Amino acid sequence: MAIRDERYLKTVLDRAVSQVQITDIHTHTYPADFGKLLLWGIDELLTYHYLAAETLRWKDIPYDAYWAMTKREQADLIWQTLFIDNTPYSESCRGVLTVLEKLGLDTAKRDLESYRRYFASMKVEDYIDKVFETAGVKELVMTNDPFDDLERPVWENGCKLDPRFKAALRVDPLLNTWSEAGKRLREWGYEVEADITGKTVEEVRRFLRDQIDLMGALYLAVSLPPTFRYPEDSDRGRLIENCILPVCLEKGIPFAMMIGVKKLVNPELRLAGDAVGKSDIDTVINLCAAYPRNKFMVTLLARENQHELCIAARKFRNLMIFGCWWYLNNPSLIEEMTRMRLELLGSSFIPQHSDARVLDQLIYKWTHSRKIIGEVLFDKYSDLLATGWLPEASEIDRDVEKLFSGNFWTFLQRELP
Ligand code: RAT
Ligand code: ZN
Repeated sequence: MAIRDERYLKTVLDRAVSQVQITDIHTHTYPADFGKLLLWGIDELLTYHYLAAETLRWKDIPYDAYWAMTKREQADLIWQTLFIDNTPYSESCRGVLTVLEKLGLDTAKRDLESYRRYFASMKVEDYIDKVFETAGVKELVMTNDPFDDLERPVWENGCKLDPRFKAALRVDPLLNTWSEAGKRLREWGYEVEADITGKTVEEVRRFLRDQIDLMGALYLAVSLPPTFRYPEDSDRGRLIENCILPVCLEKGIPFAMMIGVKKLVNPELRLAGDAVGKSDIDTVINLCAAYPRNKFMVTLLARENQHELCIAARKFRNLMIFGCWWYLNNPSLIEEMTRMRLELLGSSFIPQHSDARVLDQLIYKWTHSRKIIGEVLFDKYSDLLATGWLPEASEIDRDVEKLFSGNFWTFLQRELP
């Protein structure tokens, strides 16, 4: 049915955005079979590294003293510091409250012990179902690191995956610390040498193929520093050119590059110690141009890079831009980026991923993002109404489905000439 006024537009759009079933294309959460790697519950929510960084700005305690605490003690400290002694405005604090509220818990009580009792009463399998349902997520993509000693045995023992959890092969150690990664590969029976030539190229390719097949990986992924350049006379450059891209092409899967992280500017903060730097857009352009048959998924961490990334995506159909990554996953920046992307690319991009590390975060990250993306879409359809164009309700459903799920699958399945 044609939409003729803003009131009806709002009804149709609100329904479409609140009901769409999401494919979350980048997370750090796992099914129950992965044991300790699956994080969930209030203490995990509170000790999320985003909140640890915020707490340690207030508390003049040695970093080591914080890391020496038990999880529960850390959660108590974070709750007291960020929620009681201060007001929890920050996006990560607000997120904890959204999760509690969506689960039906009373945030007005500020009763941490009662929240703990709630989670203690849940069976993990039931809780996973509840989170997927509450978040409106139908499937998600994990981050699967074969160099992780907790994770590798799960795959080697032949786990049968919950079909809602899809795999992505993460290759940071291979590309960012080749000399150590090479040693591990040798231990696992791949005959690699320090120099990336001949036999080594073949063996790294074999390793990648084995891992992709073992996991059923949908794509290969890496996070890279702002200084990442292509072309580059380095081990990383040679590995990308001779191993990563040929294997991605052969397997028909994208290479996802997440660029702009300055690792451990404050090592004492551990996982919370990374910062952001501006990346080089020519590097993305050079790769897309040199390898037109390869598919690239790209997200950049610096706000300053977002406009030029949109322009690069206008030039290359083998480039899919995705998400508002990490420090960009805040309402004001999601709004700005989504607006700009719709204006430059129509709906041919993936507006968001959750990056959830704690399963429960799927609830807040998607509640918050759905709202903002819906508001931006409302403005865009309103602008069309003002021209006399009448969008159909079914077209709105179609567009929303593409943004929150379909574009990812279409990009994956696409054959490039
Ligand atoms: O957002 C995060 O939790 C970061 O710590 C990183 O994991 C980042 O998202 C990444 O995938 O490297
Ligand atoms: Zn991530």
